[in-house]
Amino acid sequence: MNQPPSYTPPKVWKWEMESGGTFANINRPIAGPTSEKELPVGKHPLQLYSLATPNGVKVTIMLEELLALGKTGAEYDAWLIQIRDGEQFGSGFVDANPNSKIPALMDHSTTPPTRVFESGAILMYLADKFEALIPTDPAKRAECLSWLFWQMGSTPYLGGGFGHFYAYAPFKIEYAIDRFTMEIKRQLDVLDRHLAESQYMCGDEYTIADVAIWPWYGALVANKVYEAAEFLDAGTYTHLHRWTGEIASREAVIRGRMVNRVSGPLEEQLHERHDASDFYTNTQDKVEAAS
Ligand SMILES: N[C@@H](CCC(=O)N[C@@H](CS)C(=O)NCC(=O)O)C(=O)O
Repeated sequence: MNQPPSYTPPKVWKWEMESGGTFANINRPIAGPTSEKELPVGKHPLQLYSLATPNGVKVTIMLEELLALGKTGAEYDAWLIQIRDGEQFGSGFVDANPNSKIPALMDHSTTPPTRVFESGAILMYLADKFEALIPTDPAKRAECLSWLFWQMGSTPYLGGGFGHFYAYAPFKIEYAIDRFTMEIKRQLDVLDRHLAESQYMCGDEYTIADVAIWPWYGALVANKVYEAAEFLDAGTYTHLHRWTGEIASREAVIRGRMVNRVSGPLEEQLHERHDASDFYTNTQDKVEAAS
């Protein structure tokens, strides 16, 4: 095994320099706001502050699914938070999420407005509020929530572990890549075996468990994050591929993926969403053609 540069940790760690790698400029060992900045508030009760990363996309897919089901109360304003520019450290955002990470939701239909952070909590909040995409039968609800929390607990090994060391770290460390590849392939096998027996994560019902898991694991096997599909031999997880393709073709998923997106084809980027018509009039190809 190749050896990383040798390093002996000091007695007490000090924040002396950026740790290196992609996103190093926004990493810091302290919480709290670094600037005064209020969040904008639009016309709908639900105000989302986000970016189209896999965690952000979970919530925009959920909102678009609710609207597709005719839940008109789920109309929302989606505001862009540019995490690479440190907008998650503004005072208004920190009030909405003291953890300074997208996505964050404010529900102004309550007095005072209800804040919800952590994508899993947001999915549960919306599912309960609109009585949709979560089973009512207690046993099925338990299964659905088990997979939802599986995603929340497992994915840090995918993003912060595998993705960081495979794609973002300033140099490749064989030990770290091996350790997290082992775990991620195990997780892919967990999903593949489950989806061999089941159409969706919770039987034949599409639920918030699918909405939570697809943006990460579907993207991984479709080679849309970390460019690691070949390295992980992702084609071998055939049941996971079947499920990934089925979900990718849902209208609400196609729309949800576009909201707060700032990369990729311009016609798939809707930086802010304030109305359903924005998908036809305000995608970035049209915005740039008009300017
Ligand atoms: N467990 C959180 C994770 C959220 C998260 O990691 N968000 C990332 C983008 S995917 C973020 O905002 N990063 C900014 C930062 O770390 O400063 C959730 O599911 O909501």
